[in-house]
Amino acid sequence: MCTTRTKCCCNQMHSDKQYKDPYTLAQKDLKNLYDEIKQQLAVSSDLKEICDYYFDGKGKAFRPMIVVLMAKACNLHHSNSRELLKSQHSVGMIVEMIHTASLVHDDVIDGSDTRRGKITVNKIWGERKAILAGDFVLSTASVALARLGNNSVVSIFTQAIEDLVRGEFMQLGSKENENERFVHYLEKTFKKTASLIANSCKAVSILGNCGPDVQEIAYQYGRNIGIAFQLVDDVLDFTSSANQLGKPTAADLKLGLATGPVLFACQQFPELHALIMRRFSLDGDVDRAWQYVQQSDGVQQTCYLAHQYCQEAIRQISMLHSSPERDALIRLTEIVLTRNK
Ligand code: GRG
Repeated sequence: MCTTRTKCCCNQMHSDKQYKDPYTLAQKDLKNLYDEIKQQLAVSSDLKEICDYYFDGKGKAFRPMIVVLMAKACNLHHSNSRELLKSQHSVGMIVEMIHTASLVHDDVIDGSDTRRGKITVNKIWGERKAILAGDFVLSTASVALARLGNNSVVSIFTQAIEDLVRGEFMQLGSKENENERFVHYLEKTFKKTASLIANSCKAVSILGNCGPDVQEIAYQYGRNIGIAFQLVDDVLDFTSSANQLGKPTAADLKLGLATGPVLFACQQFPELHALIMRRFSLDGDVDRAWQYVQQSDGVQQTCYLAHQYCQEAIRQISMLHSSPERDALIRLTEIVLTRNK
């Protein structure tokens, strides 16, 4: 049991005494995850080396961990069993493969040099090979998905992949009107990050034979914690060091992206509007925007919003019968709010 008290990014104190640590609880089911993924990527030659590159245990495995905990919480709720089904375990691998493929492609789009403190695939092997490696990891995930033989689960993941692409595409556009801009930002946040988490939670509930009510709870938990996760990610871009993040700070501003902290800061400093519209493209724009954010309460407001989404995630998951896994999913919301990488 964890007994620490932690301060979250919205400055509230939480006690985690009664909840199990999610990573410890899921550890047994995740310990071979990366080796199993590497086994699935059955190909020889240098394509194999590129595909294996990120399955080195340096990622947080946040998505597989949620999948394992949600699967067990659903199984206990539905059939009083805590056993993880083989198909549910496969969903953990599938979600990490889809996530990793999207990171490889994302780094090509952004021209990024570092990821998880390592040099990116695109910088080592070049963009063409990076795109093909991402495609290969995605196709391997698709084969594993088809092998599950469940049409609903296949269409759920198809939706999640569509959302990933649409979310990334939305990021390339901007909105003139402030309200529209915020709606656009939250929709992009859902599609780019939360949809994959929400849909994998739903997938394991379906594989556990849960009915529509539990499927909806699983989905809503994943949707809400997923949005909170991305909001905190956007905050960390302003508050963490490059060392902690494994990538440069203010990376979003440098890419022309106005995330939560900037959008909130713009309400206090309307001067930011012009900078947002030109995507911080003039000399000094990135520094000026950074200063406005520091002087505003944009970071605190984004954290508060993340906190609200976590509260809704807790409300949803609390509708399941009590189990160590359910309680670990509750505890996970605190970890999301207090993480620094
Ligand atoms: C190839 C499926 C596919 C999609 C292409 C490029 C693209 C469309 C989508 C990119 C979406 C993207 C990069 C979302 C980022 C989500 C996010 C918060 C990533 C960081 O997740 P962490 O912190 O990373 O869990 P680690 O490194 O721990 O795995």
